[in-house]
Amino acid sequence: MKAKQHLAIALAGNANVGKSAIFNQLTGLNQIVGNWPGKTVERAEGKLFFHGYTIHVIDLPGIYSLSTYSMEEIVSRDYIAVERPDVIINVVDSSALERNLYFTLQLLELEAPIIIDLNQVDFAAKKGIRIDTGKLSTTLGIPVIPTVATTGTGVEELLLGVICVVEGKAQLKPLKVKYGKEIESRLEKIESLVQEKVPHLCEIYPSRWTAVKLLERDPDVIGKVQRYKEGNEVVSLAEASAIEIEKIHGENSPVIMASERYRIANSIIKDAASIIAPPQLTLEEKLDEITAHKIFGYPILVAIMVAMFALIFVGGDFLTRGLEVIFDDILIPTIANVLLTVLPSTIVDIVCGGIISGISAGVTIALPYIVPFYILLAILEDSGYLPRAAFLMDNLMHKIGLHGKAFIPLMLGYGCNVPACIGCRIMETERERFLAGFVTVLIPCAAVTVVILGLVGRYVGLHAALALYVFDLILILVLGRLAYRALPGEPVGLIMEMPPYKKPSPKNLLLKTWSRTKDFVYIAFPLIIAGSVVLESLSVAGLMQPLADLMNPVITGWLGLPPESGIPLTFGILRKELTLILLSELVSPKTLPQALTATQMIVFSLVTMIYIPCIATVAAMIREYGWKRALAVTVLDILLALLLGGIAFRLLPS
Ligand SMILES: Nc1nc2c(ncn2[C@@H]2O[C@H](COP(=O)(O)OP(=O)(O)OP(=O)(O)O)[C@@H](O)[C@H]2O)c(=O)[nH]1
Ligand SMILES: [Mg+2]
Repeated sequence: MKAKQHLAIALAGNANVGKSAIFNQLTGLNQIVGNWPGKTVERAEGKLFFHGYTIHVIDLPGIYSLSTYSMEEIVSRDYIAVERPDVIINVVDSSALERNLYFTLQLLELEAPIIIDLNQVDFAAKKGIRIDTGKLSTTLGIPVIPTVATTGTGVEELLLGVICVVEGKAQLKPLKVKYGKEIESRLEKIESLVQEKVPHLCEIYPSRWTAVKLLERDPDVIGKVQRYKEGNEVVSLAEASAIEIEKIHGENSPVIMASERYRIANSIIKDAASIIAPPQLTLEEKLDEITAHKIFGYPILVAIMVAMFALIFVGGDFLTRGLEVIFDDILIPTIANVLLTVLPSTIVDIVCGGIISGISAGVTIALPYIVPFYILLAILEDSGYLPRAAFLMDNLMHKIGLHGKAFIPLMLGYGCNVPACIGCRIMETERERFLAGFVTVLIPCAAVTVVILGLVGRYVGLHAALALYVFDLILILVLGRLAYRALPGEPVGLIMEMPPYKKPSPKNLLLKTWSRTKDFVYIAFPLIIAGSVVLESLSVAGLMQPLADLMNPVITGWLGLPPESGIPLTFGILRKELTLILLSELVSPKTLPQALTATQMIVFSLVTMIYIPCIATVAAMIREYGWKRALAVTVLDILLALLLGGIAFRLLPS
């Protein structure tokens, strides 16, 4: 059937309720889904066709309320009010209805056309929560459709619901949120002043909503109103009214408004939901108790981290050895022999030494460590362990002026610094976001792990590799502390919900690992091959020596590394695993342990770990923090790497 019409629908709701899981079901795309709040930081868009409609779906970042606590909240709120999607699907976690309805009430105040996706009904049922969908729908005056995003149950009904709303077939009588009398009388006055003094703003935001936000002293809305000439008058009236209701209630006005909304949410739930089974401590809850325990939690955290790296090391080492036999001993010589029969030997050198050994190095050195790493990281993400780790790390993070939540981007940084750097948007203030980004780019990503485990772990020992990771953490604490001194300010309190533990879905694990590996292959392999071809051509052209001589004072004189290391380290700016891959190509036919001493391997890895985050991370930093800050961080990291590398060379036994 030909598409009749275009529709825009947006998925909005609290963090970690399953918006992206629904989005993936609707669009067949592969947005990151995981069990910790704050994964989606930028809106994602997708498309589907349904009943003759072309439906554009937007996955919004999760929010706790529509008050301005962080960037993603303003993004979502402005999107809803300004761009006005045809329908907003408010995804709700049915196992935490109260907190979720609080958000729903705010959406209703924005007077947006909404339908409720009562998601995670399977999980709620497990907790013994039963929700009367019909009653909930009647009370709220909007359609309510139960779904299970992980399996796709109810998704079709959800779309039918959307169409009903669009075609005007659904009977909508959205609930009007009513506050106490003393508040309502004042709201009325503020609202009419809003209509009178800032009529243009009323074209974008409902006047009652603006009045409510002004009474709550929402800084963003105050700013918006004050942009108009007569806006100050409105703000003054709202402020005077806020002071009056504060006198009556003896609380701050935002607190008063929030507790009013909770009162309403509560009374709705009392009507529509019931707990049928007495709560018992499930396995997941027991697990929660010990892993977030204030004493036992820490050894468990350390054990998990060490076990994770040991496992990646053992698995990676095993795979590397196997693949090396296949590629280096069988495949490459065979291909070279075949090519030599048809091509001149210089070209065969470039093809075999460049392209084929580039691919072989990528496959044998990088993939064996990266794939197990991505799988384990996905398990940590999907089980719900990350926020527990963040909770445990709260104290330590405060020492560097951040709160525990920053630990989540830090952990993700071990996978790749780019999403981790963007993920720092979950921090509440601009200052914290930058601080978190600054320390996040110092985390050794999967590519650096390839170098650390594939070089130091493999030839010096796992203890030395782990020591590098520990050293990195200490460095982060020290630098974080220094940066905190330079950028003073107190971290705001930790506002993060603790999602329940969930059994990771194998399908999601595989999808996520596959999509990350795919990204890696698509981005890294062309670079690895190009790098290898350039190296091989340089050496065929006899340019290798002059270049090495140029870098000699720093590489050999200061860092004590073999002269061949300079060029791989330069290429590492593109991708960090290139350093090891190109080095191993350059020193052949010698093997790495013949070419480098243990100390040289450690210095080489240390420099790779700290110096300039790769080019993709620099680009992410420029986008997030502007080029000045990105440049400052980059220069600082390079100097630091050289400084520490030189010191390590002098301190370690040669
Ligand atoms: N049991 C169950 N789990 C679900 C369901 N929907 C989502 N989940 C899980 O809930 C977690 C959060 O899902 P996401 O789709 O990432 O949530 P989100 O709302 O996009 O989260 P943010 O982007 O962080 O705001 C994941 O671990 C999902 O596997 C559901 O219907 N049932
Ligand atoms: Mg999401």
